[in-house]
Amino acid sequence: MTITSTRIAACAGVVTLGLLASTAHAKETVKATLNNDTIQLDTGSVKAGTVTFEATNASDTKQVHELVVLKTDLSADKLPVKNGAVPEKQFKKMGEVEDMAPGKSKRLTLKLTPGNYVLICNQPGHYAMGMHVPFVVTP
Ligand SMILES: [Cu+2]
Repeated sequence: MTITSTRIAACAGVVTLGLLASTAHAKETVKATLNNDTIQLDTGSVKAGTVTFEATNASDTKQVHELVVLKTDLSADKLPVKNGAVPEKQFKKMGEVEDMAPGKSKRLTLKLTPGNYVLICNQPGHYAMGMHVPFVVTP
């Protein structure tokens, strides 16, 4: 009798936790690695809520990189470029971490709603080199 009721209590606990997890706002962490001419993410999609980007400049050259988060439905490789950079003012810019020296990491925490995003490095010429990656936030 005692064993049975303990089991029921344990099961109820699991169900409650499951409900909380699905209704609470997600807190996600995304690792963004900035290489010489690419941006790599450890995941291309997260749930809406608080998202922390851990950006690391992993270049083996002396290049400074940055990470800019834009909300746009354009393809990551189809953004306009003017004078070597993407005109950020034309986009809904969510935030950025600027000027990371090689070997350095910076964190950026944003509240993101569902939709399509593009992450870029907007140091002059870097977008054109390939430093862009799509990112999706799901409901
Ligand atoms: Cu860069």
